[in-house]
Amino acid sequence: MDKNITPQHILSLYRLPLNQLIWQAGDVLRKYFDSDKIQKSTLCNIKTGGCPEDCGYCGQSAHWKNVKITKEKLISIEELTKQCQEAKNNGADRFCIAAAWRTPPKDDFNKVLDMISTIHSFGLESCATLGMLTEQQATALAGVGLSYYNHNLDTSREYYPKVVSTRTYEQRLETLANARSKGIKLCCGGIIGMGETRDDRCGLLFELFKLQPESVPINQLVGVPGTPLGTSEKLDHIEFIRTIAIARILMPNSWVRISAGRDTMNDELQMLCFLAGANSLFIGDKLLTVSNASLQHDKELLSALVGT
Ligand code: SAM
Ligand code: DTB
Ligand code: SF4
Repeated sequence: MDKNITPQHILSLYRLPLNQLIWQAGDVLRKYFDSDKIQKSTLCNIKTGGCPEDCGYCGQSAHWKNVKITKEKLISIEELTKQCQEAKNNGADRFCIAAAWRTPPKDDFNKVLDMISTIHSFGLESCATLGMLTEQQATALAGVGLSYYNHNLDTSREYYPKVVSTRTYEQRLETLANARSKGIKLCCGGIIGMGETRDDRCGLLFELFKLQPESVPINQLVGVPGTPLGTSEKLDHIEFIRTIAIARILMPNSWVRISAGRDTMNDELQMLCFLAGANSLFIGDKLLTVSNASLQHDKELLSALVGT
């Protein structure tokens, strides 16, 4: 991919006829990956709700009083171990732990380090998403061998302050730099369908292109009742497919994941996303607080996809 690419180039990719765009993205996928390999991650919410941040899409923010959610403290190692075993039995490659924190509190951080070692004891790759990280926290996570740190840019620089006010885009980039500087791979993507324009989607993809995260989750907004974005207008499916294809073209070496929102996508739409270069998904009946596509249905989807 040309290093001199601009948001304008990305816009011209969005304007390609769909067939040409999917064809180009599929070529990139086949060149860089085994196109029949779909990476499977499992999510575990280790601390639920009560988050001090005001992300307009998130049901776990303490700012949105009308969201129906049960707050939970950090789960135990025993509970985590049980979930790792289930994920392993279900064929997961990676186990991702998520916490509704602005940044990890000191008392809980050491327990999180133990959790990462537990994940590795099952032969699973690890991913953690714990909010902002200092360099010291990143060093400690790298010390236990954390494979990936997830921290999403979510949208363009310009649209970001309309979605979140309690932190800045620059702070997001700092955490990502702290993780990468300690040798942790990056999992970084965004949310499509928050009322942003196509230019904003180009802006997000441009930032991701510069960062080249090893893993790129593309979430379709799940409208959580009670959040400011809970009643956002539904995104055009074709625009979602185009976004996946462009992510694949811009980040040829990365796992591109169809992340949140799959439970409202039919099989044909998901298949088109895979043809357009996606090669990763979350398996398991639940994401963090909302439902995911069911495990049983995903087994059927994946076997239909790879023809077994
Ligand atoms: N608190 C941490 C943080 O924000 O970095 C980690 C957990 S947070 C829930 C992880 C990501 O999930 C967010 O950055 C966002 O991209 C995605 N997400 C959260 N709520 C969502 C929703 N309703 N629809 C789609 N994606 C969502
Ligand atoms: C990511 O990009 N998507 C995941 C994961 N990283 C942590 C989270 C999706 C959350 C969907 C809304 C919920 O379950 O509350
Ligand atoms: Fe907190 Fe993360 Fe939700 Fe934002 S997305 S409110 S930081 S849990």
